[in-house]
Amino acid sequence: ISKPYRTVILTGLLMPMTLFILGCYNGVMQTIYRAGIIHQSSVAGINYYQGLTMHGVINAIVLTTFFAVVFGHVTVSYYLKREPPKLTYQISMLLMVVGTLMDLVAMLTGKAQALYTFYAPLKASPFFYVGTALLIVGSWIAFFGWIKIWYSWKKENPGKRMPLAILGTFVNFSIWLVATLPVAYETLVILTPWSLGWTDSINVPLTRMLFWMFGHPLVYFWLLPAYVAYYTILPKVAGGKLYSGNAGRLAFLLFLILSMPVGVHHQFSEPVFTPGTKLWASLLTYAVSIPSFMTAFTVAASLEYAARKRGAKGVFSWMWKLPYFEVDRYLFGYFICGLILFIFGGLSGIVNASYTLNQLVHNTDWVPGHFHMTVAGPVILVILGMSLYMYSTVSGKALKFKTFAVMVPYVWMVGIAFLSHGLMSGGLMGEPRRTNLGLSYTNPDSPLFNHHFVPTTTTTLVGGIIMGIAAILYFIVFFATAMGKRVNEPQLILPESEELHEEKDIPLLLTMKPWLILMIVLVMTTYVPALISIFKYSKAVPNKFQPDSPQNLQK
Ligand code: HAS
Repeated sequence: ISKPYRTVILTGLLMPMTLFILGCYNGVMQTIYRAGIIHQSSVAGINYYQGLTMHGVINAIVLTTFFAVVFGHVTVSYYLKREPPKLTYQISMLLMVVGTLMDLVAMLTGKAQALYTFYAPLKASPFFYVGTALLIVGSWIAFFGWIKIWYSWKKENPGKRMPLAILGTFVNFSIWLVATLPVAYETLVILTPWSLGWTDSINVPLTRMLFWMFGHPLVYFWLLPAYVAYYTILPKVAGGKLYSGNAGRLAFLLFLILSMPVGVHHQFSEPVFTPGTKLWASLLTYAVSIPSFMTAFTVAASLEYAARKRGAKGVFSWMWKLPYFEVDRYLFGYFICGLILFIFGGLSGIVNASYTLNQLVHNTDWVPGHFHMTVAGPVILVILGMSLYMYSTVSGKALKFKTFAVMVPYVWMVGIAFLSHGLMSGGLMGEPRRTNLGLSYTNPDSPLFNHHFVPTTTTTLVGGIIMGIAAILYFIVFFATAMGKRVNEPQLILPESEELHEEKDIPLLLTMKPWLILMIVLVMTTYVPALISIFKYSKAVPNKFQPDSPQNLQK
């Protein structure tokens, strides 16, 4: 591995992991405010919405995007046995670092309290919008470098099929490229001029639709690197083989066509869209669960095979024969805890997808309950595990505090179980999300005090504290490893799972082209009617919003 490439990979791990400290701090603070421990609007100079924005932007946008790029570099270079062009990976990392620093300055100075969903009428500084755009463009450039080396590999290896890990990575970045176009338009053409005061009106439903056109595929952009790891790394780490490579290929290609056209399911309460558009989004959302159900089966079958190779017998008792606490296979704990959480995260997603049930849970704490078992479940746990693995192998440094490294995912999983249980049971009683409950519903001095929310927010607080402990243990391992001395030759390696069966080549699973066309067709079926509704029923409203209130003063 060349020195510049190594520097880029290590920077791409170190920088977001350092910011993740701030992201986690603000997460724990959320649970403290909301449990009514603090009856203030700010602590240590950071107010509630500033902290919530930092929590979401750092954990869900910055960390995930850096990881997708760095894991992509390692995966693509490992399987294709070459490095991307130097200019692409260096410019990509530079733009991502500069963009993130711009976001950070805007958030720390309180000029970006627009939350990680940043659609109007909440307004942030133009610095924030441009910074986010740079982060995104930087990640595109990394992808362009991989495409280049893919074509040179293909030329040298005619007739060989695309490795599964490369297919997963390319599907993910194709989704990302298409999904980021609407948000680029939203931030650069609509929000930035509005924020600079160059335009005096804004179409709020349009910015919301453009955000969610990006916002749902975004969650699969977070998830697919974890799926690449589940299909191509986990079976090997568990001591077995991948049950079916073709099932993995089909699952990735189904994500390619179904991730994009479902964003409207975040807007079931949006008055502008017709019932037909909402029904269609609901049906497509059920469809996008299918590749995850397939993954559950394929990964479970691979784990069962691994356990039987380790001597397991019995219909269910094989589950106990897996390497849960083996120090040399510490990655296993990160992967399995993510999978266990995702069973509940996925099922709660299917509740959300139903138009009628969504009326009960939308904008309540049920929703963060769901997404902490998805993005803070498999996604973050794979990021944490693989960041340790990639940092130590690429830098040549030995992993420190290995017992802590093994404990972290289990402590984190218990923390999420409490956190999400508290959030979801509160959500079912109407506990609102994105609200400083400590100033109102959980403040006994407030006329709004609601004693039903005390046990649920306290359970959430317990979860937040346990997750905070897991995060501290993790930071000890990560930074002690990073500060250690080099003891091995730096290497670009990954555990590589073999496939269990010699499967026949299925031509449709070996090319992305027809799937890309189908993706565009499906996007049109949702978004042409959605756009027609937007332009028919909503109009731009005068810019009469104060930065601290979503109320339109014009009305
Ligand atoms: Fe979601 C809202 C529907 C998946 C993230 N989602 C959100 C938000 C986020 C998010 C962040 O339909 C909030 C956005 C905001 O701030 O407003 N979601 C779904 C559906 C799925 C889904 C149907 N979501 C995800 C994933 C996320 C994520 C993945 C992040 C990574 N979601 C919704 C809807 C809303 C929503 C509505 C809007 C709610 C509202 O009203 O605002 C599906 O993709 C889920 C399918 C998953 C499964 C689970 C498969 C299980 C597996 C584990 C197997 C376990 C094994 C272990 C093998 C069917 C793969 C075996 C164990 C042994 C011991 C051996």
